[in-house]
Formats: sequence, C-alpha cells, structure tokens
Amino acid sequence: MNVKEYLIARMKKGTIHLALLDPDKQDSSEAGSIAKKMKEAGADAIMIGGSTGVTSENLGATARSIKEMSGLPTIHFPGGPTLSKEVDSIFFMSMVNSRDPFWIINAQAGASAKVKELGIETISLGYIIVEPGMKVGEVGKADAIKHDDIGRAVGYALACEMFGMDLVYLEAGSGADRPVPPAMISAVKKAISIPLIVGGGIRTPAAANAARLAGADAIVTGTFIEKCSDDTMLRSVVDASKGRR
Ligand code: 1GP
Repeated sequence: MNVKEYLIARMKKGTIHLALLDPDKQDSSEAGSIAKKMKEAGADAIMIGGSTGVTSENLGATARSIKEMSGLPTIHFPGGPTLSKEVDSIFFMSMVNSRDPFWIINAQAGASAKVKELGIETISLGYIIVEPGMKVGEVGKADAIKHDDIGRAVGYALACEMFGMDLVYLEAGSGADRPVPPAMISAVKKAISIPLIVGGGIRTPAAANAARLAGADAIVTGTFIEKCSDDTMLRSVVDASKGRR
C-alpha cells in the first residue's frame, strides 16, 4: 500500500491527524522523538516541511529519523524546490489561489522531472489559502479567501476536484490566530467528493473538534506540536481531531 492508499483507507474510517514538523526547527533525532510521541498520541502520518532553511540534507535526515523512531509514513510538504528521496511521498501541490503563476504551476514544472527521477510517490493536492494566510500566503502571493466568501472557497475546491487532484487543503497559514471557519469547511466538504485537509491555527481540542465536526477528513497541526510540552494536551488535540475521548 502506498502513502496515498494508506491515507485514503484511514480517512474512510474517520478524520485523521497529520503532524507537521519543520526540519529547520530541530535536529533530526529530536524530530524522530517528536514523531514517536505523536504516533503514541494517535497521529496517522508526519508531514515534513517549512518555508525557510529546508535543505535536502536536513529533509532527508529528518525523514529517516521519523521513519526509524515512529514507523509512521512521511509526506514532504514542500515550501520550495528542495527534494529528498528519503521521504516516502510528496504533496505535489498547486497554490490555486496564488496571484503568481510560479506557485500555481511553474515551480512544479521545474521540479517534476527530478521528482520522477528520484521515484518519489506524488499525491496531488489543491492548496487553497484562507485569510489570514500568514507567511505562506505572503510568500505565495495568495489572494487569500475571506472568511465570509464561502462560495469562492467552494469554487476553488471544486475546480481542484475537476482537475483530477487527489486532495484539497484549506490552509489558514501556520500560526494563524483564526483557523478556517467551520462553515467554510462544511460547505466545501458538501461540494466535493475528494478528501479535505484543514490546517493553520488549530491548537486546542475545541478547534480540532469543530474542524472534524464540520467535515475535515484530515487535520494538520504544526506550531502547536513544536510549542506544547504537555503530552496530555497533545493527546487531547489528536483525540479531538479523530473524534476519540
Ligand atoms: C501549516 O496548516 C499547517 O501549513 C499547520 O499550521 O502551524 O498553525 O498548526 P499550524
């Protein structure tokens, strides 16, 4: 079973939790320890990515350590052209509401031959930036979707499905003070039949629960994992993401 099949099989049973680790924020053995802790808390896979300081060396070492210490599948969540064959798979993603064609298709066109040469499993993903969008929205020159512009979010998500993408990701941006609103998640979920990932600013059980109840198939947490030293709280957010008590 490849990573896409693994994710889809798990999402058919309920909402899954994806932990995001930035290879530039800790050394590889620390990343492996965090991944082990997240596996014990119930995380289903580890996304690896960051907007700055990612090299093929730290990306590869982080992926190796995560796999050795947690056994969880790894997914590269790229912020640029850096690649590593040590990662099991890559979200081959288009920031569909960028104003800059570089982030919609040109970066991907520049990387596709290398991805193929390295033999990395690709999971195609429509990446939709919702306000506030944070650093990724700024760097990607996103025309971020306003919270009350639900029709626009639905339009982009449906377009991603019609383009044949595997997944849609509604992203409020790492460290966002407001996550994607449940009403938007729910409207997008009703409109599409491919799985829906939601992330950005989710750091409490209540926020994770709200995203799951609104219809998220996968919930991503990044900042919260880096900052939280309370294992019980970590587990509570994962449990709320997955609807467990
Ligand atoms: C960022 O959606 C992810 O791409 C995670 O966001 O760091 O706010 O959890 P946080």
